[in-house]
Amino acid sequence: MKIRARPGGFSIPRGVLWLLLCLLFSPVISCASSDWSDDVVYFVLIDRYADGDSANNRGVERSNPGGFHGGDLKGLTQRLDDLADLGITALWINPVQKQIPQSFYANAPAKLGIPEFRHFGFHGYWIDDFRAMEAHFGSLEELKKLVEEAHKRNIKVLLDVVYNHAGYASSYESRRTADGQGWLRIGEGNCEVDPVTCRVGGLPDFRTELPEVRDYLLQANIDLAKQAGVDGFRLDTFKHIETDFWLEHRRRTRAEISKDFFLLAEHWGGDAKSLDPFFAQDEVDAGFDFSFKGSCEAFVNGRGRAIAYGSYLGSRHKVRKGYLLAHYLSSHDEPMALYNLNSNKDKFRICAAIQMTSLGLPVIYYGEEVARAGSEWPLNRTNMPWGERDIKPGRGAARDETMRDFYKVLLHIRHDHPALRRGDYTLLSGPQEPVLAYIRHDAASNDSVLILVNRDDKELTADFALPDIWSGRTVADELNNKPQAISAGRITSPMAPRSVRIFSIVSGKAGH
Ligand SMILES: [Ca+2]
Ligand SMILES: [Ca+2]
Repeated sequence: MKIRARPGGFSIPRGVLWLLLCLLFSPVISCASSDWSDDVVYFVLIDRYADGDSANNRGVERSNPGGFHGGDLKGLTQRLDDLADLGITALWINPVQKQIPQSFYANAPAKLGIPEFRHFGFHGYWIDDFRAMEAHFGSLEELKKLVEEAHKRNIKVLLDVVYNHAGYASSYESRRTADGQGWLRIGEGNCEVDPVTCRVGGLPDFRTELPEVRDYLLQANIDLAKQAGVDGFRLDTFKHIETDFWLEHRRRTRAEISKDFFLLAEHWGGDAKSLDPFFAQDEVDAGFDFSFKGSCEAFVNGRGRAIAYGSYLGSRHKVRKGYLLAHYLSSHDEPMALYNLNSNKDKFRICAAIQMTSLGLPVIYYGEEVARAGSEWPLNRTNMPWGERDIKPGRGAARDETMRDFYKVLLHIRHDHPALRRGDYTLLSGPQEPVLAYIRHDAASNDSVLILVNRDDKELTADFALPDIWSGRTVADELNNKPQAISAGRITSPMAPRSVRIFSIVSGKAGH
């Protein structure tokens, strides 16, 4: 993802050479680009997606919101054509190593109205053995198969890895010593005072500063990455490990896996500003932008001025050159966006359209694209809905195919327009405040896209002055296919209530 100089005297552009190699050897090598700025990521909790092998369903409890539901790597591999069809170019999967076998009683927020339940490590973050695969998810061979099949479809695979902690009461407790000099810290710590030495969620904290611990964890994940052939890591609980660890991690993943091995940090609360120190030291390639979800939910709910929200979108462009912000609407740690928007699909579509027309690495949380019913933890981790299709565990659960069609169009537009992926950002100012209008422009390809958003529940006409490049041009209406003339340096466009319009320049001067 860093911009690299082309080797001197090399007459064939690297991209062309790679394409030729790719066409010749596509079953053997990954054709995916190492630059992630063009990608759209799809995040899957393996257990909740698709059950491809009932033989690994030991102890499955589909009625338990905290139990294993039977999804596995084999089932996910069988669904890759769906993801390629949607326009997904990278898959993020939860950690795959062996989980603690036991469960713990847990209580959901009272408003969800679900009884106390037993919580197992179905999500992959409670590791019992970093050197073994979790049997419910499948074998190492099945992980390799997933990666191979994904690469054939030009889909990269991002593996979630944990370095900060073990699962509760894991096999690593034998490495704890009473004097606190073993592998695990003693005492609770305080995350407000020292995030590095505290117990996140009460989980046992590894003493990652010890060379023995550091080497064990690094070697285990590096070996797994090399064996499986994954393209990068999503780094869990990033802020809870010291900088020295991450600098060594960067050096070793580049040296031992690949110089292009991609690293995405989960630095809780991160945004363009707070992630910059980590980009400045090149610890990672990207970090999650925790500000995006809540900002969009507030905007479509009518909070604040549209122009203030537009300024916020512009501020996301302050990210250091060569590094990426990953932006999402929902995650396994936060309430689903559609739930937060009181199931208002028009508002949700607006946020999806802004997500796909914004700078960064968009992340779709599995099932969002079919309006998966989900709410707050633990019900933000419900099964992927498959409707009438005979796929467990979400067989029979309702899915909205029109929402998927909308996402598919949005992803197609994003893939079609370099301006949306890497272009600069201009906020347009106009007299009708409920409307947000911005232009993304990529100078290298001379590609320009205009986005108009009416968050109001009334129909209105957007009327904005446009930059000179748009004057007298023929434009495409990307979402609606309705012709639209741009003349005299303005756009005057009818807008349905709570709607988005996306225009792009398709040709030279009109009439030429
Ligand atoms: Ca299974
Ligand atoms: Ca720690």
